[in-house]
Amino acid sequence: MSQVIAADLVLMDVNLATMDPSRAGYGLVEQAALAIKDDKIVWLGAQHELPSLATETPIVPCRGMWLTPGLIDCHTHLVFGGNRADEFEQRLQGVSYQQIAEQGGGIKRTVAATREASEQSLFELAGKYASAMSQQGVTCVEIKSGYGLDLSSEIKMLKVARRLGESLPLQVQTSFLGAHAVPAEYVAQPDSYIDLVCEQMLPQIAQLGLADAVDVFCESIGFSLAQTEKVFNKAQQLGLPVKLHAEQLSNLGGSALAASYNALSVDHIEYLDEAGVRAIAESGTVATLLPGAFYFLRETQKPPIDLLRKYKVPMAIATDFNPGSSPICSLPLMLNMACTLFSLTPLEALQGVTINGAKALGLDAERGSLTVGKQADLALWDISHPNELSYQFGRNTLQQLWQKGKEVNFGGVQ
Ligand code: DI6
Ligand code: FE
Repeated sequence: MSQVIAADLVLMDVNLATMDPSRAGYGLVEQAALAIKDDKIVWLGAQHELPSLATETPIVPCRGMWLTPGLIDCHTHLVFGGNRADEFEQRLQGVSYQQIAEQGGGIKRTVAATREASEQSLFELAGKYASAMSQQGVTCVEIKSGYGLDLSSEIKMLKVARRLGESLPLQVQTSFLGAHAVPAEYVAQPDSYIDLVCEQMLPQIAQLGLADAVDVFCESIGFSLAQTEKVFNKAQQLGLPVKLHAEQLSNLGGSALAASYNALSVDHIEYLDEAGVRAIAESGTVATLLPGAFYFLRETQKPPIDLLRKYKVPMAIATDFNPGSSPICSLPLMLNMACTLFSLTPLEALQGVTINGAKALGLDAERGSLTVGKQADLALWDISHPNELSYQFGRNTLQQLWQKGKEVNFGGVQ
């Protein structure tokens, strides 16, 4: 073959689950090779069709293992102070999540601990969780604020998230979730708190470039539709995309509202009805499913998977990692839970943490599949078929990880 490709690295003897939507299913390419130049994928295909390589191009022999896109966790609350293991013990004795919140625990407690913590101590704690994610194949994570609930503490959280992205081999996308809960000092006037979010917090955070998107917890124990709309209007004015915690504990119609603002995603959605599914299908909004929170709160109402399939709504899967409702930072475990708890197929589950996770962050043009021109975020797994990623858990099958074309060095993952 006369064609020669210039590559920095070529993976050989590898099987690809490209997750490329222009191919069917997993987008399998077996006995393949994949070439990287700088931070991009420059060639992939059957190995026998690989063009000539410049001499001395480094080769990674993959011994028939499987390569997927780096995993994407599109919904986390990874930066927070303290933990709530004692509340877990209370819940085991029959006290409900809501009762704990009413007694001053829950989100409020994490807010107090987060306000008190220094930026450095938050960074160190979050760094442990983020590293654990990356050791399990994650190359891109969304991190929300929402445990500060005042301007300086929200800024502190978002700065920590940005620093994680600069210091770890992880793409970090931030979401401003000032409207996560009403802080203690505003309990009597939640609308004044929303005014503060819209008039002061959001504009300053946007100006500092600390938020890639804006999120709200729209729920009977969170914020109403009208309050959500105020925040969305401000976000729109500032040119920031929106997403929503919606229909987690009841059906308020948050998803349809989010769809009317072309939301990137609606998240949780256990109580979403057919009209809501139709609305998000029309707006191209991703449905983000969070089986960890469903499991950890022992919920019983499942998201409307059949309707989401019927209307061809892309489904993403994420950890919702947070200290109260989902203290689980394993995205591979979510693949299994999405299948066992929500009856997704292993293919749908893997789409949920690759191409659809990317879509939920507005990043699908550059991430989420093994496609020429996309970023070389690659995870190599010691498995014999990609359906095994949803099947077993407990043994870390990740063999090697590349982010932006560079191998991630864990010093210990095996
Ligand atoms: N929904 C959740 O599941 C988390 N936040 C939200 O809006 C819970 C956060 C916590 O309990 O700390
Ligand atoms: Fe959440």
